[in-house]
Amino acid sequence: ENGSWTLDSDSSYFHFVSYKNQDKVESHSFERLSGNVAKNGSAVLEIDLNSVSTGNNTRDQRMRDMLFETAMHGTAVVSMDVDPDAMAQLNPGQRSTLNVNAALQLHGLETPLTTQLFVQRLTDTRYMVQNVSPVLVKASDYSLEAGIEALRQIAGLNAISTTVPVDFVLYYDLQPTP
Ligand code: UQ8
Repeated sequence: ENGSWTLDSDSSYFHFVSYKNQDKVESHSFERLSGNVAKNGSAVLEIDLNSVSTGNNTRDQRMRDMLFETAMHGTAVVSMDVDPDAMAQLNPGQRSTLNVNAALQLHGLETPLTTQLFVQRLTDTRYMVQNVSPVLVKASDYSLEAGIEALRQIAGLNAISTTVPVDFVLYYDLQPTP
């Protein structure tokens, strides 16, 4: 199992939740992801912010233009180091919980992120990685508060929460070594 791993983007999921007014809670997603884990364990996940999907095209476009500003900042990038030996030691069917330190680049700013990941080896060549508990993204860490305020105003809402829970299921496949 020496080799790099590639994200299976068709099978993977990435969701986030918004809260507006007093009690309107909605679940949304990003549809396009890409990523890989290099042989030395260096892992990168890229989230295409243009692929934001909230079930409302007008809202999607407003989030691209007024919040993420995708013309300038089209991608969110998560990077971290994975212990390749710990991964290799898992047998198919086995799972493990990893404490990870990652870095999240979003809207031109980068912030460290500590969380727990649940990793399961499915087969010799396939792993599943998911968050253990929702990862909370604070808009203020990425200078996104003004954008949320602009969305609130244009939609005529009383409030939109600026802390955003995200959750994900990622599948990785071992690349055959040439
Ligand atoms: C093998 C191995 C172990 C590999 C590991 C690989 C690896 C690297 C794993 C990564 C692990 C990790 C640590 C991942 C972390 C991932 C994170 C945290 C990524 C962040 C992703 C991200 C960009 C999240 C979004 C953040 C954010 C601030 C979102 C904002 C959401 C909000 C506030 C939405 C508001 C929506 C809303 C209510 C709009 C109002 C509205 C409008 C404007 C409208 O127009 C309209 O109608 C027309 C409405 O009504 C329908 C509206 O409601």
